[in-house]
Amino acid sequence: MAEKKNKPADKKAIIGKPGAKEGYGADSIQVLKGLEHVRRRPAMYIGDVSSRGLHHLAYEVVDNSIDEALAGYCDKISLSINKDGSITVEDNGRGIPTGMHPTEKKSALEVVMTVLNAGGKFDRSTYKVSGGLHGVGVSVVNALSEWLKVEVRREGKIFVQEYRAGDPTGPVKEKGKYEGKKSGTKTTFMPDKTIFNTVNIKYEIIEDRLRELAYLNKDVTIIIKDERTNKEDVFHFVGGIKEFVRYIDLSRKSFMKEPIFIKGERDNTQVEVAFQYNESYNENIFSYVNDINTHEGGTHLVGFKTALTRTLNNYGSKANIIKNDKIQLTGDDFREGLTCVISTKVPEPQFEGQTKTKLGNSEVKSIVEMIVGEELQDYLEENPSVAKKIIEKCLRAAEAREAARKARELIRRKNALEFSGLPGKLADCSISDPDHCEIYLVEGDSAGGSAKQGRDRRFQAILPLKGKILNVEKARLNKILENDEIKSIITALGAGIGNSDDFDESKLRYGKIILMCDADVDGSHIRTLLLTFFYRHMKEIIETGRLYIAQPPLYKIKVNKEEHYAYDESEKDQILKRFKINGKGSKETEVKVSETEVAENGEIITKGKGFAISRFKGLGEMNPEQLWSTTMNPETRTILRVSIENAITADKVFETLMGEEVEPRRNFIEKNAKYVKNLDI
Ligand code: 0RA
Repeated sequence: MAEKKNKPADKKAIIGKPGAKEGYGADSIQVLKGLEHVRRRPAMYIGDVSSRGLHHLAYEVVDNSIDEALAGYCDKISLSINKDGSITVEDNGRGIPTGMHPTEKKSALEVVMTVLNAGGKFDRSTYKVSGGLHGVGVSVVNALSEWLKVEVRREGKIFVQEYRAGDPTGPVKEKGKYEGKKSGTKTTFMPDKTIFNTVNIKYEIIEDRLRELAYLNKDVTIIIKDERTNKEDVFHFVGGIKEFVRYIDLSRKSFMKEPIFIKGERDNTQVEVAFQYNESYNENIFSYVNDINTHEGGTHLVGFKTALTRTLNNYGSKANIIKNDKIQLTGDDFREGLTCVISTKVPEPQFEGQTKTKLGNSEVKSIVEMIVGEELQDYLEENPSVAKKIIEKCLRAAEAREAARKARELIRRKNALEFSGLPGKLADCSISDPDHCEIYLVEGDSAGGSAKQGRDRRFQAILPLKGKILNVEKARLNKILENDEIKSIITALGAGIGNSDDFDESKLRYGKIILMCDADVDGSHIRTLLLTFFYRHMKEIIETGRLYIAQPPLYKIKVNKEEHYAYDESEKDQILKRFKINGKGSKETEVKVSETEVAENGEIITKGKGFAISRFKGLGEMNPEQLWSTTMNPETRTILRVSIENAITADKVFETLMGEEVEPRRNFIEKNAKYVKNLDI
């Protein structure tokens, strides 16, 4: 779930750039129209031109078919990743209209494919998959494709049109007729490699989104096929989001036979909620509006939480399970161990927040609150034994929360006693503006020592961590807060802990938090433990893009006294090749693994004639200067930004790798052994 730090925009926009001769007059401002602008500033439309933006193209095309399904005219969508790397999306909807567009004087199909936002002008359905990053329109996909071909089956005829970089290569042509009722739209596109950093479509990434869409739209069958590997999956879940909750909790135990399912509609707003309690301590709510994952929540989520707290509290008191003289239960207590999917369909969604994934429509709160409140109360009254178990679980959570509060208080008080309030082993930086500061969480005291000496102390802070931090997946907050390493992370960062109430991002003391671990098995375990901690207890840090993974080099290649560093195998091979080609004279640099010896500091050295390759086993093997120049110097280092590509998958990875159940973990590792390089990031 890490991705390369975004490169600066690779192409300079020329809007507003004065022409050489004309000077700075207003008429020299070059206004780019439509798709040309998309090609010049792709990030404005699809977020970025990394792997994420690339996969976004495929989502966009699929979303258009989903819109057709939401309108009630399509129940089958298939996507294939073709041998040449192009992608085909086919649906059995009504087909994009092909008749003459009244104002544009072109085929409506051409308008949809070449005019920005034209798709939205056709009101196909009350609900649209639009908002957030989605909904930019299929013309954006066209603009960012080397070529694209669309085939429409409509009114008995097959229509086709092709494009290059968004421009039609000719008019819409009629290719023949088809029999029966099989109307639909088929789009094939080749992402433009001059625009994207990578054009390698990953099956697993597409698969996650398509599975999610199939759970959210239970009547639609979605097929994904990879022609490069012949891998194929068919998703059709008659149980809808109820089945989705089961899938999310596959490796967690629940005392409930099946999730609670609630459904209702009011003022054209549809609400579906499914949830169950499991034996973990995590709150796991996934909320959607028109099939878009609302990572930042919003009014629908608030409505659900309010109804849950109130209804359980009322029932618990009435049934005399919650006794008044005992501790007061809070909202958090009713969500410990809760896995929930909320899917709402909203006619005119307003998306807000940093990533435009927070629902703003105020009316939705009361609609969700009312529907969930009424239905949940009925459920509890009809299922008293399950109700009792739920409330008792919430009471246990409240007791633990009280203990956690005391532990947290203790950290606060202890800090107040110490002079600076900061952990003793933190080497802080001298600048205090968080936007310009970063902190390295470093595995081990010896690497920590090198990092302290090698850093730029003005803006880089170092916190060495001893041994393994606690596995937070298996512990409640009060236990977590007893752990020394975790305590020092929390106090060094300065923003508290928790995902909503107790975490205050504005107090964060550093703009970047960089995990620096060894490139071995232990290192990757520690990294996973740290990632789990941040994911479960400081998710905001990941969501706002502040968590990074340092990339120390794997090899040092010394050629004629010059040192070169390689960060992976292929880079090593490239460096070796380069010196063979450039020659530096003779055959001297030819690669032959001729001798291996172990140096004093434990480096494994492979020597040829005139060169030496050493493999770094750990950070501790690098001296401070090496660590600075290879891993910490912002001018030359590479750091990976941790992002949550798919929250469901991230949750599954952490639960499977770090949770209680052994069997799912074994299956996961066996299944993913071949991707093991990507496992922990
Ligand atoms: C505009 C109007 C109509 C359908 C569509 C667009 C349409 C777009 C896409 C994109 C992918 N698959 C699609 N299927 C349909 C409705 C036209 C009518 O009333 O028949």
